[in-house]
Amino acid sequence: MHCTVYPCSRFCRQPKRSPLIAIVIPCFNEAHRLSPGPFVSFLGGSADLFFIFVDDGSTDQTAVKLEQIDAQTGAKSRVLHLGTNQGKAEAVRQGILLALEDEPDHVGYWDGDLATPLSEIPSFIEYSNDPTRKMLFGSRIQRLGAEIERHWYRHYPGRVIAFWINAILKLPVHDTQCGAKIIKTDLARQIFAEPFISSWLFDVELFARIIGLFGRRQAAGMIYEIPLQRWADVGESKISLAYLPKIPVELFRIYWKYRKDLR
Ligand SMILES: Nc1nc2c(ncn2[C@@H]2O[C@H](COP(=O)(O)OP(=O)(O)O)[C@@H](O)[C@H]2O)c(=O)[nH]1
Ligand SMILES: [Mg+2]
Repeated sequence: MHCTVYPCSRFCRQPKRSPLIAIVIPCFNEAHRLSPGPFVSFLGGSADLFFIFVDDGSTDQTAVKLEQIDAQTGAKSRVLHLGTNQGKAEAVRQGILLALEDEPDHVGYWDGDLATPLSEIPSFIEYSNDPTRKMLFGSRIQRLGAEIERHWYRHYPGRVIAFWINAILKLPVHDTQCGAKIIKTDLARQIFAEPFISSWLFDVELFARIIGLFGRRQAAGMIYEIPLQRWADVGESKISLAYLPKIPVELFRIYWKYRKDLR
């Protein structure tokens, strides 16, 4: 007999169901994009998943929307309210640290606009069954047979940025920036322990930290890029085009901070 509710009590004697995956959904002023429907129906059909919604000091109706979702998903979700806006990186980190307290098998984060639909999660779970894969992440590779709908004015700058990220990490990674990642708990404990220096490119820092911990060769063997079947831009991004010129500076700051690990 397994517990079907997560998190179960610390003193519960029933063996845990496995794999348990706790996914953080960072939300900042998302009232217009958040809707309970997909979360409620997805969690209803999945006993192994738990969502932690992080309301990052939103000033719109996000908190209300999240409480509605929470009320409809019962014990399979919770909401973490941060008093002030801390940026995506810190909101994700706080959510992951909370998730780790209950010792799931995997933790992860997923953009709340569901640009990566929740229907992609089962393939992540399937890939995560291989214990050598410690970090799995979605990759928006446009190809025949997949539906990857990305505005051209985001796609092309994204490819240039990806080129520079490759050059810094010296790993053949296609898409570090997709907001859908699932990480084995033991690794997550190490790479989320310290705050990030970049609130948008913190994903690059995750890769840099893994390289620093294990070396590039071993890192390459434990990180797994999953070509998504579906992905679509949902509404406007919170990263305005005005942020683009700042990206090289941000990347340089990351390179400089992790330069010893990335040599
Ligand atoms: N916690 C937090 N999340 C944010 C912030 N800005 C954006 N997000 C979340 O990050 C995710 C991706 O944001 P989005 O605007 O869609 O940017 P995209 O990466 O260009 O698609 C969404 O779930 C947002 O709610 C922020 O300041 N704090
Ligand atoms: Mg988005």
